[in-house]
Amino acid sequence: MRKLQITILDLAAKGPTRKLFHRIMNANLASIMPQAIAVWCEALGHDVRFVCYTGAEDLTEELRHGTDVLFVGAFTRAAQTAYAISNLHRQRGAVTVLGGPHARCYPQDAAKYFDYVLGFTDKTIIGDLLRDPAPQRPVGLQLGAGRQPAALPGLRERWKFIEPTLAKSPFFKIVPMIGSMGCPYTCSFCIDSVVPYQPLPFDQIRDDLRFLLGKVKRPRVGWHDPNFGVRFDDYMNVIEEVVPPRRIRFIAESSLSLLSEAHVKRLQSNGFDALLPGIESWYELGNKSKTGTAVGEAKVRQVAEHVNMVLRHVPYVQTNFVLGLDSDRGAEPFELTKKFLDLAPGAYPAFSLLTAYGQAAPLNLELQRAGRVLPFPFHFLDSTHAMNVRPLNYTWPEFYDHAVDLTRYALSGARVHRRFWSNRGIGTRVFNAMRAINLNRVKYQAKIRSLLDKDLSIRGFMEGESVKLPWFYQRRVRASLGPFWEALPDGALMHDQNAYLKSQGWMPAKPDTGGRRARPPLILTG
Ligand code: B12
Ligand code: SF4
Repeated sequence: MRKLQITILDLAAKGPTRKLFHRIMNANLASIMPQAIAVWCEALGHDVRFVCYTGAEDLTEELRHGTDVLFVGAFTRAAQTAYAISNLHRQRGAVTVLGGPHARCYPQDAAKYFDYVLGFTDKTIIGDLLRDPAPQRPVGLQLGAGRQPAALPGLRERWKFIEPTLAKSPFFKIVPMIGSMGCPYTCSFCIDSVVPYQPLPFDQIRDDLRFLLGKVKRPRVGWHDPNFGVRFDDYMNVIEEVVPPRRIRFIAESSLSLLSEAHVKRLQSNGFDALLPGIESWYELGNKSKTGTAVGEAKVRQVAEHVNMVLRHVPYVQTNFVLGLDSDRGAEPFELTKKFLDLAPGAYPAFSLLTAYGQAAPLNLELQRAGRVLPFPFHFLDSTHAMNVRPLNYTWPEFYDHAVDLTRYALSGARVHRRFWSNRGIGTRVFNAMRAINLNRVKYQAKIRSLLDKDLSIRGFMEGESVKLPWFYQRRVRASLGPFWEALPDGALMHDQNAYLKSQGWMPAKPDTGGRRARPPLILTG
């Protein structure tokens, strides 16, 4: 096999940024797979350049290095950046490969701009691809292993790529580890609802932890398992066997159903100081939060009690909610969330706007068939900057009124203050306060709410009546992409939001606004 010059880019940011919070945090958003692919490429005898893009680097610099094959790992929010980078590298003769959440969710679209688009990826797929990396144009080739890999390179092998990445984060450094893939639960909106749960070898975790203890004085590990702790005792046994008390701190995403008090106490004594349970909804997914058939206010009280119990043992808890689910109607779900914030003031609430990420989840087929998915540019699809599903039970102004009101409540001075004094430890207090103040989410949502009244083009786009991108959004993508804007290939700003449905041989219904739309009074253009 010819020795190839390979560049691997992990896009942890979607464009240049100077925001303080991003400077501190973006390197901690690095993915494991680009590091794993770097290890595999080297093992196959190739030269590798590895760059985690945090928004501070000059990526045009990379173009100076000769690259035969470029791998890009991207979330959908960084898709347009990825397309522009692929375009620039292809012009210089490289073959380009996309992997990660965007490739899994929008393979048809990505194939227009990359030579190869990878779904589930293992060493065999990478080896096959590199044996004959022929350009595939105009439409790239979609490849994928039939299932998630049975094992990934551990920390020992990935360290040479992790170390320079973490060096970009001034003082808060999270080492990425993984112990399982898939999930036994079936939340209809989730990419892992159809991926079987699969633990990775426990010997590997043992080795990772031993290696890390020898490398860093008091490391902080972030588990990338979609749902940490499904094989709870096995994990805890390994940690207790290898890690001396208080030597490693851990962060994990775990469903409340796995967080019984006995489990939480064991997590605490094993160094877990941050947990991110998903609550999602007051009306659905009771199995996930262990609330059974309790819904509405009964579920709020039960979950608040549960979260407060967790907070008695673990200092940092982030509770995740999805806004705009079909089971929500009227003011009640939002008011219930406010009630929850009052009852569990120490938890940091993270709100996601319901987003149908292409072919991520089975629910998306139904939403596309109903004509409810909107073609917001990928750049806005990060679960916070746009909701690409028309809500079932709200007009857009109603929805945004509630969302703004709730977000304002959650991030208000009074809440930040209460959270500050409810939290334990200066680290948690400062982090939560900084996060609330820095993100400025209320201002952005309030802007969208006001534009719904003032700008017909935005209203028409969000009602599904027009697919012409309003200037407001176009200007924002342009500003945010910075130098990559000019390199964006023709047509890459927009996408077919129903590509998944069409790939199954179906067509969407015409958008039905159900007479819920009231005409906005004023027209603004530009
Ligand atoms: C852990 C996790 C995180 C962690 C770690 C993120 C990271 N960099 O990996 C944290 C908390 C930091 C995070 C942050 C975010 N996340 Co997140 N996260 C997850 C979660 C729970 C697990 C993903 C995971 O690591 N799985 C294990 C890996 C090994 O498997 P995999 O992802 O399936 O990857 C396979 C293939 O895709 C491929 N592959 C993966 N990467 C690459 C790269 C290359 C080059 C190649 C060739 C192949 C390849 O190989 C893997 C093995 O088969 C998923 C939800 C879920 N249940 O899966 C959401 C998920 C990936 N996150 C999501 C989102 C929206 C976000 C945020 C934007 C949230 C926000 N508003 O801030 C940020 C973006 C971070 C970023 N880097 O840009 C979405 C992504 C949707 C999309 N299409 O973009 C998901 C799917 C959740 C959802 N809402 O449905 N997240
Ligand atoms: S519990 Fe979490 S990872 Fe599992 S299917 Fe539900 S949302 Fe996805």
